[in-house]
Amino acid sequence: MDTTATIWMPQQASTIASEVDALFYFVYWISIFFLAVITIGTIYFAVKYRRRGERDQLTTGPDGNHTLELIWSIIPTLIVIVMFAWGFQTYLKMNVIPKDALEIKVTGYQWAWVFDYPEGFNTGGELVVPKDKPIKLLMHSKDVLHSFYVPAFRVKMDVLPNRYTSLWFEAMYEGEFQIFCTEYCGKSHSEMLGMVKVLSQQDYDKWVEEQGNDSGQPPEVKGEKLFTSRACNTCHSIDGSKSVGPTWKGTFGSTETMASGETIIIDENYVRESILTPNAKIVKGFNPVMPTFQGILNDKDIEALIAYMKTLK
Ligand code: HEC
Ligand SMILES: [Cu+2]
Repeated sequence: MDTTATIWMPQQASTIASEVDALFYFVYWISIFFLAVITIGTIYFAVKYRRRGERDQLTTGPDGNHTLELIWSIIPTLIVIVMFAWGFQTYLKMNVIPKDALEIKVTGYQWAWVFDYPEGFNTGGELVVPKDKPIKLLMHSKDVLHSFYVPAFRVKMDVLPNRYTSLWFEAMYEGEFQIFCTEYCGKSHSEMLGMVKVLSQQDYDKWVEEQGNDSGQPPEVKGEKLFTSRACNTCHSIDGSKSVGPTWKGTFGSTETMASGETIIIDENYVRESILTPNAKIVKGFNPVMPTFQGILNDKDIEALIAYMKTLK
């Protein structure tokens, strides 16, 4: 099977992709066909029956033609019925989630994707899945509307606050496939990217085992990774510049004024509180737009982020 990308479509990398494409091309070529017939017909008749001179007489047109009327009613109706029946069948396949699917929770927020695995750990921006296994994504948003899209898999679904949506796919090849957010969601919407990494079942099992054991990685190194994988960097700079949120450069240990007028010293407790209940204290001059990372970052992660923050003098 040819699975390379075409000028119209990316590589077909999931079990549903070829079906989605077949349906798409069916609708596409029928539309092209009728567009051509109508355009060419219009031009042909416009030229053929153009007014040539003063003495041209209007002829009386036909009153009706039952055969023609039947043809142009019945043929399009049949085509539309085929489109519906075919589309409905594919729709069902895409929406009825296989019972043996591996369920992974997806959290979208400004501006990142986090993936929660049944084993109790999570990853940021990287969805690792085994090949040839149905994967169910149970998705929700912490803030605004997002939309989860993997072009190579031909799956896309809105991600909403306060409500779960889901989709499923089965990857056919090992490799990396781009994830996009396709619902405009603010300043860094275009950076709300991710990758699906498809591994063999064996490599996947090994990968799962490796998660959660930090194997002696220094906390500030882990913190630096979390800072980008959990997209803190989309709102916080490390070079002193102001972004959506305050910079992290030289922040730890400094004194800061809150919107309430109170001044505080930035210590471990304040950073922890800022991560878990960001709206408890709002920094003066900023909007309360930081999502809570409760349920996404555990104690170890928060300690690592604090360690990293301390290195940014
Ligand atoms: C959508 C943008 C956004 C993201 C993403 C974000 N923050 Fe924030 N953050 C803010 C804003 C805005 C403030 C200031 C307002 C407030 O205090 O809530 C802030 C404040 C903070 C503060 C207090 C800083 C200070 O100078 O007082 C800390 C600590 C912090 N964020 C940590 C994090 C961490 C850790 C992450 C990633 C896990 C993160 N933030 C992700 C927007 C964001
Ligand atoms: Cu988004």
